[in-house]
Amino acid sequence: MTNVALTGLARDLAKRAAEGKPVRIGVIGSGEMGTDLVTQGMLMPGIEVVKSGPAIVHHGDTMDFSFAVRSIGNTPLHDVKVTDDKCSPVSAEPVTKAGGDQDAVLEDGEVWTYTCTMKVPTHGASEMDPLCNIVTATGSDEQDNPVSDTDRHCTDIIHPAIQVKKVADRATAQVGDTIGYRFDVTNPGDTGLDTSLLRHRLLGSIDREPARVIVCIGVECS
Ligand SMILES: [Ca+2]
Repeated sequence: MTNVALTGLARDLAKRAAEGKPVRIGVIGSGEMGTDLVTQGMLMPGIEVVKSGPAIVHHGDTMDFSFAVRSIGNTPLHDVKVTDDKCSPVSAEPVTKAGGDQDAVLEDGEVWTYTCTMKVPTHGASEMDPLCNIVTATGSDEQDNPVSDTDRHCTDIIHPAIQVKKVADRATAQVGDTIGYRFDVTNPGDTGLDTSLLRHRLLGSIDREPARVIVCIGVECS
């Protein structure tokens, strides 16, 4: 690599590099006219994982997560593994390998995608909502130095609900009287509801009621 003996700062930088200590780039020149130039660069391994998953789910739904992993350093990575603190098992191997040579080494320009599937846990008073989980990707560089990265994804668990209360405008009536009804519709859930068909469905339910309900006693006429 070199035809000069490293001295002074160059020697110190080389020593730091040999010990695995941070040396971003050392450029050392010696000799007349700068004809002998030694460039010492050290490995700067890095890994990045980006997690994707559903934004909104219901209890009982299935959540599909994907984890895109790439090298962000200047050295290939091997023995890449992905785990998740809530979802298990994550695929042991990438389900897709984009870019590069498709071999077992994660190199610059390559993106490996892992997946995991889990059911939304059953509802509970102390449930985590939104449900947040953390993925961890690990690997090793050419010198077997470990690298890791994490990413967090949160999914909102929604609990849609609707409540309707039917209220008659009188408590008693005689045969032939007309009874007016009011329908109080509320949303006790934690997510908005599409009410565009609400009126239609309420009227539909009224239409299906037999005529006998015209006369009834008490508020709960049905
Ligand atoms: Ca590769």
